[in-house]
Amino acid sequence: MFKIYGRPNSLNVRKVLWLCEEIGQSYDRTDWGRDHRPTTDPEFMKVSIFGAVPVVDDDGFILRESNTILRYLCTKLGRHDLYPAELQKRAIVEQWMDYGNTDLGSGMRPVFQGKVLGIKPHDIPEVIAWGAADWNKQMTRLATHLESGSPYLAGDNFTLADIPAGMMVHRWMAIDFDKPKLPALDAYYARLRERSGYRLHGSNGMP
Ligand SMILES: N[C@@H](CCC(=O)N[C@@H](CS)C(=O)NCC(=O)O)C(=O)O
Repeated sequence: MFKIYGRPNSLNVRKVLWLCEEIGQSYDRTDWGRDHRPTTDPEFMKVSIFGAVPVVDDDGFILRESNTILRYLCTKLGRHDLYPAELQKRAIVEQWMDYGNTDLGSGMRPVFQGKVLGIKPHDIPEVIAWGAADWNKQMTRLATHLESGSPYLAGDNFTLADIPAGMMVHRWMAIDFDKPKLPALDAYYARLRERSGYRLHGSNGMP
């Protein structure tokens, strides 16, 4: 049994749920994290002391870090279409996955956690303004990359490269704040929205 620990409105849990839909991986998910049972609960601490979701349990093999879980599942199932075996193709996919989890999301935190959720200390107006500017700058760079002609981040086909960034793009689209017009990003978002996994767990009405 493949178990997923984590609330379904967490961006990082949603990445794993989206991939499970893409690859037909069945799972049993339990709610943990903000507004649910806390990750400090002794039951959760037995699987992870790191206080973050998602965590997965694959027949007793415990794993955390959303991007690592995506790579684990694709490698286990031999899904080289999503996570290439060839070194340089794989590195390009990993480059976008790392970017999606780091630079593309640094500005997101104050905008989402500060402006939308009102969580301290992200709610300081100067910090929110910095976050909005940085997030817009990164999304503009992503759009410039997409303007070069590739329909997906790593080329002609959908890969793991698109999952972390795709979640950030959805959140950016879903939150109302001052944003530049980026037609290439709109087209990419529409392309991702053709996928049932993205509509179910990514672009699904939750920011
Ligand atoms: N680098 C980790 C980050 C995990 C993370 O920050 N998870 C957030 C939710 S998106 C969390 O657990 N927040 C605390 C909570 O929900 O209680 C990953 O990619 O899995």
